[in-house]
Amino acid sequence: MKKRHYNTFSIFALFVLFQICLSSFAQTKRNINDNWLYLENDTPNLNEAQKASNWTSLNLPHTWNAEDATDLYPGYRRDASWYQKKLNIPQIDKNSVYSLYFEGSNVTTKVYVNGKEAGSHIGGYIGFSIDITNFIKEGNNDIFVRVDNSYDIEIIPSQKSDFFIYGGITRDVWLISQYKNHIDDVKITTPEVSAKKASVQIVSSFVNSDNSKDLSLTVTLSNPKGKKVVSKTIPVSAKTSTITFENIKNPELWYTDNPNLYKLTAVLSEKNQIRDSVSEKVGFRWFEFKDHGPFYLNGKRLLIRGTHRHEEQAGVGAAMSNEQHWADMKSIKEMGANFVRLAHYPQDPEVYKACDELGLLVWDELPWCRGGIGNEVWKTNTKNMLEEIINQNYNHPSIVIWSLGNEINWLPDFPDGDNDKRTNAFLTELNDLAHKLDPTRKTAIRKYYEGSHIVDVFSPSIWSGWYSGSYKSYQKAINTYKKEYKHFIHAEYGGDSHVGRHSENPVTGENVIKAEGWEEAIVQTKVANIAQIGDWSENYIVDLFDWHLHVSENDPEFVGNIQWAFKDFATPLRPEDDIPYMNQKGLTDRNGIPKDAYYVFKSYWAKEPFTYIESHTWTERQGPENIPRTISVFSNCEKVTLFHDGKSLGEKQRNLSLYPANGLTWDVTFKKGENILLAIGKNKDGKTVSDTLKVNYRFNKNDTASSLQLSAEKLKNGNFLVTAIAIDNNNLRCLDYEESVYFQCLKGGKTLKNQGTPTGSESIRMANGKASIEVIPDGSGKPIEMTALNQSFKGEYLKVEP
Ligand code: GCB
Repeated sequence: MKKRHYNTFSIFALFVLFQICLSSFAQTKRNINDNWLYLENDTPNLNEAQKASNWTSLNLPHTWNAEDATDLYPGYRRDASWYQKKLNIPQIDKNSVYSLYFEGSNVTTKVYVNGKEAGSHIGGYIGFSIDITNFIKEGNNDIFVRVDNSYDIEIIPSQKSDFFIYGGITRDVWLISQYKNHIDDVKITTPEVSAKKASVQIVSSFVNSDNSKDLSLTVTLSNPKGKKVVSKTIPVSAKTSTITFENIKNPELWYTDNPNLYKLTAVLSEKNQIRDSVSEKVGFRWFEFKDHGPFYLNGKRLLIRGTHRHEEQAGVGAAMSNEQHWADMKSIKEMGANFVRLAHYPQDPEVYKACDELGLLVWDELPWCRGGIGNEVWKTNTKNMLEEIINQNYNHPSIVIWSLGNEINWLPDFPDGDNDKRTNAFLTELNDLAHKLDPTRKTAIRKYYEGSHIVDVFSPSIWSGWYSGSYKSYQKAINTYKKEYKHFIHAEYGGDSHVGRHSENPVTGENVIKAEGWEEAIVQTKVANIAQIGDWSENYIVDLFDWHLHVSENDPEFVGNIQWAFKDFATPLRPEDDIPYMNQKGLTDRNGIPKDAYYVFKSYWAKEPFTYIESHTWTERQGPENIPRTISVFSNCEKVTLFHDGKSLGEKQRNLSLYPANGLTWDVTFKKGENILLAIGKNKDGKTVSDTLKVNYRFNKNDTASSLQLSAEKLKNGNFLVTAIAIDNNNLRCLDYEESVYFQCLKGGKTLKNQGTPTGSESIRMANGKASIEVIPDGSGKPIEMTALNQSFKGEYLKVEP
């Protein structure tokens, strides 16, 4: 059985059908995420695993790297583990087939049912189903699953990629039962779409185990309001059948602002009995990459406003809940994006569902990330993966691009793995395969120049203002590439920023020398110190993005760009970054909490009116008396007025061609002590939205720290936030002080890095003389004892009563 899509509505519809037509059979789908046992033991031997006594209980999804990903030394666990479940099947129908469906298990998986191997799968990030019909019995069944994320150069992605390869059953698992004659797969295409009329083609394939001559298929299409548009019944006499609905008048198009979705239901019947039913969403849309730009959706120019998503979250790693997947996608949409590159691998089924429903175009990616070209086994694995991805995600209207990889021939894992000729031959094979499986979409790669002519769409590497040059050279760079590549898109730009780090004078990147050799630098895990141009402050990144957006929003020929990356994410390659093992190029932190940069994007892209005063993480400031400071307001309102302590500093008109902040900046002369800023944004319709910010300002600059001061605050979740503040001789907080502080929990709890996962101890870089860490009590009720120290001071001690 291939991958199919289910939703609660279809399950409910089936239930209703079942009630009406009692003699019918309908497939069932049961989520079996709960009550598993887990064994951290790499034995390949089932008997040994069965006998082990140290199994612990958990619910799926799960990764064993949730904690060690950000607390790496001496390396995150890349090994095998076992999962076990007692699966109760009260009744077995002899006319049914049973399977386990894994939405994703990383990296290789072997499934045993009642002591026998039932099936296996190679590759994480993609769903697969294991037929268990011949292995099960009525009552309790022993399911054992061995998952292995050991280093294996024959399976992409390469370990030289800038992200963790999380081990475990990282997505949902389902028990599915179907009648023996059932629908195996449904593939939907829309051969013709215009504003006036459309057609939809449905190719269904079947399993007809007993060669029944009485099968028929009814396919029904309903419009976004649920009204039936058309329906057709045909006899099923072959393994596949095709139904085409022509002449669908004035289709309600799927657009990023208005993602209209039709519903298609395919019902397989045998005489008068329903045997199976599958529901899918259909979006009518067409798109085009014009030669040398721009991009068109449904005949209208659409500037691609994109970001990247890694499947990853503080505390859980890749084992995210469906709610967490949706929260990410909604936050991306709320920012105003219309495009997301799923980097660098396919993601949870909920992510595609969210993109269809929210109106986000998708670049789906084969995980060929770095590592070069491999041997024959590697090639077979890689091709299988591409086939699985396309087959599984085919019906999602949001997908426009099948990406064949990223930086594919860099840092080869095999001898001669960066050979262009061999790489191009294989890339051509993949490209042909993708087009054969799906002629309706485009293929792409990023940053493999030698193969740029092979794929349909190409992204070079442009990191203006971070890995090379000044961000002010951005327009020049895209002008060059627009000419050079027929279908050019710009994926990946941005830089790292540390929440709460601010600077009155962020670097501009204008005078920096091009950082040669940064790629080698990454391998040596020293990228942060060697190559990047910014100062890791929020201010620098805000300027960099503001510049990029004011260029892209004002270029009528540009296809668009895709910012790197939406959320901070963990990576084995960056032990020396501000937060070790953290790529901090996110617009949000690793919990999904927006940084200032998020609001810059929102101000250009979002529809829902808002105002945001820069910056809510910069409320302690200092400087000389009577020197005005520039305050930006990020807003999409027509006009904004800024008030300082109740006094208006004037109304400004937003102007998209002005930099910075579209002209919404004011000079504010702070007084000593508390200053209240209020920004009121007004739209054409007269509606207002406001934002306030309290800034504590001081005149005397004194940044010679003489001690650390530790304090703790109880959080709503029962944890404690322990804060270290650098203090000068006058007992004042130092605002420019930025050393690393090493927090250690001596007793009674463990530290939870502010963007990370529970660990023993953490080094956190101070932003403006302040660093915080969350501490989880160990449940014993005993006081928590903490120390914090840095290079200049010995440990400061704190005792907290839980
Ligand atoms: C890249 C890679 C991406 C990295 C990113 C970075 O070019 O494609 O995987 O994470 O740069 O942050 O350096």
